[in-house]
Amino acid sequence: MSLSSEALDQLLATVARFVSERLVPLEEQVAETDHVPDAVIEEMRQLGLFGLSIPEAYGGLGLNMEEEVRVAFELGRTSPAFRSVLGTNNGIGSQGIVMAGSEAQKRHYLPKLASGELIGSFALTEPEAGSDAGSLTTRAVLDGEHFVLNGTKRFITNAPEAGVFTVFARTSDTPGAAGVSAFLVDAGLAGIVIGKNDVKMGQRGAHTADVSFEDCRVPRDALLGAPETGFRTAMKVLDRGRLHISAVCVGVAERLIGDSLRYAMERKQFGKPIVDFQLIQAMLADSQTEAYAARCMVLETARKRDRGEVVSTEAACSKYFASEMVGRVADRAVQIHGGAGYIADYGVERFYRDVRLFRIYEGTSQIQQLVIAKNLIRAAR
Ligand code: COS
Repeated sequence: MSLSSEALDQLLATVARFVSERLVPLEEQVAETDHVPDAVIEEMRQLGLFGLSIPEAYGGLGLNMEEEVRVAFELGRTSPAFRSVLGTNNGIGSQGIVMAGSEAQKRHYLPKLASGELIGSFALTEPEAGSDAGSLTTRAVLDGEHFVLNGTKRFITNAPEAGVFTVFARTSDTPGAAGVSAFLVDAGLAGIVIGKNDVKMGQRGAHTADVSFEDCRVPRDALLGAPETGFRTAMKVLDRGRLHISAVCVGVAERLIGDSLRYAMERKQFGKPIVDFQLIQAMLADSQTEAYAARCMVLETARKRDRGEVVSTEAACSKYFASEMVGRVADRAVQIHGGAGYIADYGVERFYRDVRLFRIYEGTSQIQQLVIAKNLIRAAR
């Protein structure tokens, strides 16, 4: 489903106002306390932000991909920690259910994920299986009407808050990706241990932790999709997630360009605002050009996906370019701010640390390069 252009404009304006009036003023507090206030989360729920990508039939807003990335551009214009609170419910924590869930699973989980009553989390990565996700060793062994799960997952976003995990586990001795199945595991089950929150470089307020399964008995009907199709589900979910993350990178870049421009117009050196110096202008122009290129890539990929095309390559191109781009834009933002960019008061140094994650999670830049090249070569053969 897609919204009328008036409804979309209204949604974008509402999100933009929420970001600038409610979230931006709280950025420093959230970074200091490592906590997004409950009242803000409640407002996000009221705005429907947990269910952007969940079909209307299950209580979400049912946005198409183009609409979703346009909302993500707006959400990107503040600390990424805020987006992370609702990111998994719109992406990796719900889309496996949307794509591969049974009707009963959809009815059970999606309305609660859409309302934000339940937080969804995606448990793929393991201590010894990061980029090589197909080598994961968590096992699920059928025992009567239950699967028994054993293994440890690492760096799991929103694990401390999660109500349901999409867990990828090996159900056969077939090596590699082919032996992996997906499960919907309720966080309250016995045998699940959530580690302490990871201490991270940035994005304070967004939480990750280890999740261990110790003889955790999961009902047989928690299997998501057909047995041993879990890896493919994970890849499809990540194709989509990578595009959403690319859109967030664009939003952050645009925010940083705005902040840099404003600072350069106020800051005077050699008797005039530094924005009048061409070396500053060059940095602004490079950042604007790259952010615009990423915006175009994201929108074009989203539109292709909405037309039903497979966009694995384009999503990887977008994630690769946009996440590297925002790193360069943040670096230039620090440079334009000079000494002020290196101290905490202006927030630019915080963004510089926050954006570093974009080149790593949901597939590193190097994994995006491999996906792009692999698809090119496959098409050529
Ligand atoms: N959509 C649908 N199916 C896909 C797919 C996609 N985008 N990508 C791969 N598959 C399928 C393949 O077609 C293959 O199935 P068949 O054997 O039936 O053909 C299967 O999945 C295995 O694919 P492949 O052989 O490419 O798997 P590899 O083990 O070589 O791994 C990479 C591929 C490296 C791309 C994958 O492991 C990956 O994305 N790693 C990064 C993981 C990641 O992003 N982690 C972040 C954690 S979540 S925040």
